[in-house]
Amino acid sequence: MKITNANVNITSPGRNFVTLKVETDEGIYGLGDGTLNGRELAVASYLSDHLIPCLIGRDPFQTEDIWQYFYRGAYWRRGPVTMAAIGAIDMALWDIKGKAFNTPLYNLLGGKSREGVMVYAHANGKDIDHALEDVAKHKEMGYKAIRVQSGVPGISSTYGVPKGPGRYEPAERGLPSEYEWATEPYLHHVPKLFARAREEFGDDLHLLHDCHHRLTPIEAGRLGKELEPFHLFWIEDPTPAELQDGFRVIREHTTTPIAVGEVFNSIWDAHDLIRNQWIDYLRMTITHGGGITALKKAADFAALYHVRTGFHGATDLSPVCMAAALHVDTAIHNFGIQEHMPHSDETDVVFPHHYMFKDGFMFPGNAPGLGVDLDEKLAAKYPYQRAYLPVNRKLDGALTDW
Ligand code: GCO
Ligand code: MG
Repeated sequence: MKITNANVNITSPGRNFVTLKVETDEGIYGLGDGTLNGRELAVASYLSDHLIPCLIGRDPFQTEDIWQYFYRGAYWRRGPVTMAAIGAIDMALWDIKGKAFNTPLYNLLGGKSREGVMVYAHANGKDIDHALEDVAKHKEMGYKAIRVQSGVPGISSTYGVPKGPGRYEPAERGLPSEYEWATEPYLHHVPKLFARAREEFGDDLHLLHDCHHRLTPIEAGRLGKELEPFHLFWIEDPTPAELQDGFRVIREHTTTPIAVGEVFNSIWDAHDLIRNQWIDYLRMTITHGGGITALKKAADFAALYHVRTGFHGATDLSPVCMAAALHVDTAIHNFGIQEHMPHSDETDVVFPHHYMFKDGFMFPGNAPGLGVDLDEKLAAKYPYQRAYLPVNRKLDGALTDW
């Protein structure tokens, strides 16, 4: 089989997505997600201008060699743009392989290690009462695990909480908006939120929380320690992770499990975190981490150190990436949990898919390959719209991590 053509589709059914379609001389095509929130066009250009010309004519079954060709062969390694582009190609090639063998992707990755993939939902509210109402709603929908974020008194905008009505969506159309941040009110507030959550929902529901890179290691240690009575499933991104050593400080102070990795684009970003057992869950994204080939290796490496997976599954990853994650989740032994932030109806019809949700679990479906398609005619009705993630400032105006 030979790759005859590849093209990049940019569409915005509710939000922007970058999708790579790779075609072959046998009429089989594969899809890959290359969406990088707020930087979509850079990945599209990297693919169209630099990678696709080198892809034409290759055998799509050579997933390992093609991955190495674009990673090692570029001389310039890593970075979110490069790795999202490689991730899109890798995903599309595995999709072709599954279709060619007429089998769902998980069968090519080791088969089924489990029947269903436990997912966590997002619940949020402008204050504790509203956040807990949303938890009740998601529990009613069948979720066994729920991430809880609530507005913080004294801070006008909080990560994870929509500004108006409607579902939370991190990217906003137009130029970046500015959010506000203060650590002390947040640290006072979060233990109260989870005390109430345990009081109302008992011990069985898994509760999660995302700190979204905002604390120093010692502040994260304090938060983790104060949350211990409420036994969270994890706290996520307690501190920015460029300094992997920072997590040693957190570990010295708390037994609350830690999840990190949605912004990583290489296993090297997590190398010290994993081999020192400073984290419990690796949250890399199949797209941004370089695709299925790279993530399967990352998961196997993490397994040696009792680190499980909790792959990123926000709405800024397309249904193509969601499907890829569900196939990997189904196949690997050290799966932990999968994030599930449902796409809008507009997005779902542009990307018809076989994966499904039932009673707190998701299933990749049994269609060959990834089991996701792209309705190109419909996609063309939603042209790209400039959108950015917000930036964040402390109360004195200093820029801080969003
Ligand atoms: C999560 C994430 C997202 C990110 C988003 C950025 O845990 O799902 O933190 O909500 O903010 O993916 O593009
Ligand atoms: Mg997160």
